[in-house]
Amino acid sequence: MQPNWIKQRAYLTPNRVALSFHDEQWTFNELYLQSVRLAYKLNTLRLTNGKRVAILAPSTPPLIELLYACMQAQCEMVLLNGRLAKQELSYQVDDAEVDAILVADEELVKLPDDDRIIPFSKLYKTTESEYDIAAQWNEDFALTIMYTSGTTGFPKGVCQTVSNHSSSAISSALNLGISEKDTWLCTVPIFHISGFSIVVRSLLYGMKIRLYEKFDAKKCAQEIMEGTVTKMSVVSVILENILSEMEQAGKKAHPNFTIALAGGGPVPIDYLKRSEELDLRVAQTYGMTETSSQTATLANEDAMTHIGSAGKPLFFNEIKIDAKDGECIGEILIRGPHVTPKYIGRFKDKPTTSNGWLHTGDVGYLDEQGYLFVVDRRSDLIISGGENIYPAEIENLLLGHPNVKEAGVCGMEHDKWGQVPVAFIVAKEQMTEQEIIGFCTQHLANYKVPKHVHFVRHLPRSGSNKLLRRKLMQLLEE
Ligand code: S0N
Ligand code: AMP
Ligand code: MG
Ligand code: MG
Ligand code: MG
Repeated sequence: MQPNWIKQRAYLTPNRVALSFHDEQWTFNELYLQSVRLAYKLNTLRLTNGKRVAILAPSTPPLIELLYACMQAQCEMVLLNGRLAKQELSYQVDDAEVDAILVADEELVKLPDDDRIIPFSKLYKTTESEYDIAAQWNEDFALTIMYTSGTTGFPKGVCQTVSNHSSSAISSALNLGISEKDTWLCTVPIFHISGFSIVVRSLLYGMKIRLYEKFDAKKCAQEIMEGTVTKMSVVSVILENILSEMEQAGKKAHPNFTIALAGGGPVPIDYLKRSEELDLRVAQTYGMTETSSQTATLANEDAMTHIGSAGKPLFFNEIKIDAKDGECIGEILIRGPHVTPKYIGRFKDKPTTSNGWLHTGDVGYLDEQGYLFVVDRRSDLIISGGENIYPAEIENLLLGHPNVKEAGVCGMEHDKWGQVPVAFIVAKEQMTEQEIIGFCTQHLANYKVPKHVHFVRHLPRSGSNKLLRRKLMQLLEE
């Protein structure tokens, strides 16, 4: 068992600032009291003790309060990605068989009609029914569920338990260090583990979150240069935008600022060198939804000597490379208390580990000193600005178009987003790129819509007729 984090934190350091947003701030006690009231409202709606709720809301203080409330009420929270299209969101709430969908009023338009929807305004108007809020939490309780796409094209709901999250936060602190002066800038989405893990660290460390609803490079750079924040989580494109702002301002990072945790994909070495010039310390990390964030992180003192590495596994975690005899590069396997114990929905019977090890599908190696280098991503995964795109998901959709005979999707290097998806189509009858893009825009998140569509006569296939995605780009040379 673990103490109820919200209650425990409000008991230990009630008057510390928990959250800052624009020019307002909230202490842990204020958030605690507000979340108790919301938990009583959830109780009136019979949303307590293991009920499953989906949440769709922007990164603003009402979301933080609701996350606290759902945790106190012991609801399993399915965090929905607000960039997804209606049918993608429907898939997730149906697959997760949620009991309710709690939606910020301004985001209602993003969802199709569903009897389970409860707008925040309705939740706030609900009467409060007092009840005994659990003082202790079961370590195996699935605090959050996040969907991550898969090779089959069907996203998998990943359970992240109380102990997954707490062991991740503790490992992170052992690696990055904590100070009571810490303020973690959160501009990554809270529906991803990159963002939610900041909420967990805040509760466990008693640390302030500086929250942004939307990424604003100028303001983030300013906070770093003025030392009003000490840590932040970034993906490459966010880091690059901040570096450009700082270069333009001609100012270095304030000494208060200790680390930018950079993950969700590879970070170009050039960005790391530019960061060094600006005294902006960056810790490259390798993490994923299935591991409730970081598995390995490069300690800052190794940043320049092991440039390009994602570091060593954190204290409680292990990494093993599954390589063929005589080779050192192979699939990255992970073991540790942060690894998800189960999927839900259509993948509920699929084990997450084999002999205790999570098979990531990513390819890498450990050098002689045990530093991890990730050299290739799991099966054709495209990462655009930190958002994952599986080619199969787009191909499945394209194959549903009456005029598409065959479809293949792969990633193309892109200056801003790192990579973007490109589609190759064998059409039944002549059609235009715009028709395909329009069709995709209707059914997919914008970042998944192919940036280019190429009509071709055939797709590269293996002897067993399997699509060879890595050869798609070569069609352009023919
Ligand atoms: C980069 C971000 C901030 C860009 O969003 P922005 O600037 O707010 O865009 P919008 O104004 O909403 O839209 C403008 C146009 O841009 C398109 N667009 C937006 N995002 C993307 C994108 N990613 N790819 C392609 N296009 C995009 C919009 O569609 C719009 O286009 P039009 O005008 O045509 O409609 C934003 O994308 C962002 O926040 N990205 C980061 C996401 C993220 O956090 N990913 C990490 C996921 N992985 C994990 O969580 C596991 C790893 C992990 O835990 C971790 C990761 C990082 C750091 C630390 C950790 C850790 O271990 O703790
Ligand atoms: P997600 O599904 O959003 O949790 O994405 C996790 C995936 O991002 C991993 O399986 C990797 O493919 C990729 N990734 C995360 N960190 C790194 C890194 N440091 N270098 C390369 N790829 C990474
Ligand atoms: Mg969008
Ligand atoms: Mg993802
Ligand atoms: Mg769309």
